Amino acid sequence: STAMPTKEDPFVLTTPLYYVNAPPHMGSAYSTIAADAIARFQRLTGKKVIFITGTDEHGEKIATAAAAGGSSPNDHCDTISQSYRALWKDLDISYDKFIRTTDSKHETIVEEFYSKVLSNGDIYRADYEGLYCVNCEEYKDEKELLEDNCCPMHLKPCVARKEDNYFFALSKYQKRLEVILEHNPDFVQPSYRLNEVQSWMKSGLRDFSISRASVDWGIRVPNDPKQTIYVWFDALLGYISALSDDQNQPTLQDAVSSGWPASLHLIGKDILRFHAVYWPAMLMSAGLRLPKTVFGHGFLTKDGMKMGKSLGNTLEPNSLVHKFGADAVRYFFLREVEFGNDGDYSEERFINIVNAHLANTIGNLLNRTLGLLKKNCKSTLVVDSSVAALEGNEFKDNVDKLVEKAKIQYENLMLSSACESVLEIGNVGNLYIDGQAPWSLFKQGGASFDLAAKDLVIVLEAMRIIAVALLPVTPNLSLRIYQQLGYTTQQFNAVTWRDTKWGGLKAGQVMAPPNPIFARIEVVSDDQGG
Ligand code: ME8
Repeated sequence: STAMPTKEDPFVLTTPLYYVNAPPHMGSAYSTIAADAIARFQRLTGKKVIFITGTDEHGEKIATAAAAGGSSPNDHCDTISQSYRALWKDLDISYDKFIRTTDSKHETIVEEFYSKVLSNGDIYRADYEGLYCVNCEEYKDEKELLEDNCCPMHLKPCVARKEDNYFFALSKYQKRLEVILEHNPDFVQPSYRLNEVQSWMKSGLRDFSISRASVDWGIRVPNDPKQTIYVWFDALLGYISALSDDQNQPTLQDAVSSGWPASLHLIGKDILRFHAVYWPAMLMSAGLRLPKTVFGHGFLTKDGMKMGKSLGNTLEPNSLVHKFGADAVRYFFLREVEFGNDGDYSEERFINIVNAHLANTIGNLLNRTLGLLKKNCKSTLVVDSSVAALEGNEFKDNVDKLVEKAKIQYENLMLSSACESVLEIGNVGNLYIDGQAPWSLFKQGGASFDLAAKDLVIVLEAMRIIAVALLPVTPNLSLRIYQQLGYTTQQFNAVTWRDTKWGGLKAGQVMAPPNPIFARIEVVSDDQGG
């Protein structure tokens, strides 16, 4: 028998498809930045990546927001969806697909999916009466509500609703889901989120309503145009419809064969139940494969409350990017918040971290090294970096170990730790140069001069490795480092993770004159205005 040639599966990762009830805020940006760092890392390691993001545009909450702004749902969605794309551009988000749930290919695929689940016997009609949170777009259990039936997330009262709806037979999948969670402990990450999911499951899964008679702004239920499909039953399918090739007649099968299943759904913990319970059951019902991993990260908080569009306690990402630049924003949130946990923002902390790490540890090290090289070696490397570190250089060994550590951390979505490992290269680099004191060796001349020149090559090579290893998080900073080291943008764009190996810089290579790669953020005291 002949072995079939195997085509490597692409690495398909997704952000949530954000509601267009309001423009993006720092919480939406946070998930997208994290996804981008993971996408860039996977690409560096040679994977074909399909990075999906987009907007969730149907449902009552969106229709209400459009009406409140005095525009039609369509115009409203166009405007807000565009504001997401504009922010992703400013934040250097390298997404491959942007799906809008109002795209016609998406609507076609949702209808096909609905019909398939219907013909598999998992949809039935019934009356439902319960307490509804419009912001969650979800019926709530009275037990989980606060005083006056307030939703614990949105702090707004839920409203009593009674509807004649179509239901999805979620309860049928209870056993199969339990088995899946038990046998695939990596399916829901971090592990403490898996525990949350398993404990919900214990109280028994209940069928949920997947249509709305009261909502007009949505995809019509096939064969019953008086009802629209529940926004979650619609939106989750965006992860599949995004894969469909716009050129063709969109079909579920085509979309699925273009990369499904997803390798990683990156989401916030608020929507874990939809991704770890509803979605797998929906996929099983339609006979489709399950995503490999659902990772539920924590919340950015303000005064301990989840930052969000509904509470209006948000941090404005556009102004942060304007003020501090994309790299600083990306670096701060990924470094500061242990991925999975909640994290709080303060401007003071932001400025301290970014100045200490990017301007001082990395920027200054490069600057002072290039300064010495210019003064003493006409900005030209005297020896290959591989030769410079030949006879068991302890610093070089340290760099190799830290890079290996960062790689494993990126692979395991430990983004803050990965940043920490890379920054540690900068710290040991600074210690190395302080210890070697090349400025005085240069003055001594002779063999000492050669030793100093060699030390500069070693530090610059470490700098180059930092640029590659931090590229997933700070792509612009990395480019600027490469340019300072005498590379073209084209050479930088061809970088892969293999370039974290020692030996890139060569004798004779001419460095640019020192020019700060990251401007320190100066704090303007509030008192000065009076
Ligand atoms: O839930 N901290 O859209 P959404 C961290 N349309 N992340 C936050 C955050 C915060 N304070 N606030 C929001 C929806 N997020 C649905 C998704 S998917 C098929 C449909 C991030 O605009 C986090 O990822 O409310 C959260 O899960 C998501 O934005 C919610 O975005």
